[in-house]
Amino acid sequence: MSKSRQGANSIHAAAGNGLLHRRALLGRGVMVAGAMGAGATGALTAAAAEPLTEAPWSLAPGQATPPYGHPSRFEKAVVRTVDNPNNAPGGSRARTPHHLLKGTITPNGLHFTIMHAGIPDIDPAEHKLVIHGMVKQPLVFDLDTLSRYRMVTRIGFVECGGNSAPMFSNEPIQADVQALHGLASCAEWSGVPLATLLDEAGVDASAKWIIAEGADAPHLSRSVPLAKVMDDALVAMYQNGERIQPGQGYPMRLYLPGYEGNMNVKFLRRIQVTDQPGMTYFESKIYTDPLPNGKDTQFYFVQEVKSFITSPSPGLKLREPGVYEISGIAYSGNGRIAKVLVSTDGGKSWAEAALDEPRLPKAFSRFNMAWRWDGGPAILQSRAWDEAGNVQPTREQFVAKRGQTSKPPSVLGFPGHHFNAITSWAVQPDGEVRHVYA
Ligand SMILES: Nc1nc2c(c(=O)[nH]1)N[C@H]1C(S)=C(S)[C@@H](COP(=O)(O)O)O[C@H]1N2
Ligand SMILES: [Mo]
Repeated sequence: MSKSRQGANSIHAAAGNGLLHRRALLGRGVMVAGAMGAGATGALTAAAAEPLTEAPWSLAPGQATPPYGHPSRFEKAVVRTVDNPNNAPGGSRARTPHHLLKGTITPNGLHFTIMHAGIPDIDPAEHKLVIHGMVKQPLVFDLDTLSRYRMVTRIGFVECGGNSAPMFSNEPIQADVQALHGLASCAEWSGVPLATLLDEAGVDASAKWIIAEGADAPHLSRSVPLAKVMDDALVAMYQNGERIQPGQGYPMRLYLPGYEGNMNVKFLRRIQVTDQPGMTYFESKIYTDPLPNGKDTQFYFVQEVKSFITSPSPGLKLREPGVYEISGIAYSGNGRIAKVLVSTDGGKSWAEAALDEPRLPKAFSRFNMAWRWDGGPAILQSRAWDEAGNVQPTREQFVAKRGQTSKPPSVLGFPGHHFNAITSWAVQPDGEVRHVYA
């Protein structure tokens, strides 16, 4: 690519079907900025030179500032989809609207939420956390005693093992990114390292696991290898700077960076140190997957490398041919994202997307790529690599290993877990975007 400054209309192809080099992005920005200032020629100048009219909100004082702020009333569509709004028995799932968000931090009210039996209304003054089992000294903490320890803060994702499960279907289900991938979110978590508390309790040399239990009605329990706990597990009490939401486990949850959502036990109330796993319901039945070869995966902890395009995506119609920004999210339970490639011709050619900094381990990374849509057929895909050397599989590769299902979409539920293959969006001639397999 030439180093000299290119004219606004000069296009640098990075790959087939209109993918543009990053430099073209700069060109676009300069063109608009120049037009906004004095002296540039063209249609943009004419628009910028029009006198601004005074809207009503410019003519009178505005409203009082509320004690707790909320998004503008014009943002009412930016909400989670709750699949069991009346809280009937059987659990509920609320999904993050990725197509309407940018950046990497999920606002607290939009964090995805899975409850197996509703959200308990826990009085923080009554809540206790007990550590017992293979320890020298069993301990009990309340919120106050816990808050006297040094807290650490880290940004990281939570992803349900069942996220993207509709893509086990052998036919592409017509759904948006919220329905397909909305069971993953990313937040800043602050809390006390569980290692600190276990050190204080004095763990037996022969201990190998902990069993964590929640205070909600199902007393959700999961076993976690002690090595992971000592590495980076948190007893999290804050989410994006404020006390964690009731749906995220108020007043405290186990946070296990990069590990399957279900293991991040909310309303954490008891930790038993053991030398073997508890073989609890959620690890022996629910999050165990049968494989095509007749074997089962069990204790499959890490959420593997994954990415998907959030814009354009189903529901976000392209108004007309022209230059668009392809934007999406990539993450890996193994560490940082190393690179993301984007294709707009269904995987025939690929170009490397720009990754926002900082790139944090086991957290969302935002990728961007400029694209000129000529109005013709296009299939948009992203593919991520993590720093541990893992690559996101194609759908074909994934299905060969993990299988697929012909059950009708209405009964799909979670036909499998840990789906992380490539997602494909087909742009129609009218600008609508559809989910396809390519
Ligand atoms: N106590 C308790 N912990 C729980 C759950 C629950 O229902 N009760 N749901 C689990 C599941 S299935 C997932 S995917 C994650 C979701 O975390 P989030 O709701 O904060 O996004 O919490 C896990 N921890
Ligand atoms: Mo989950």
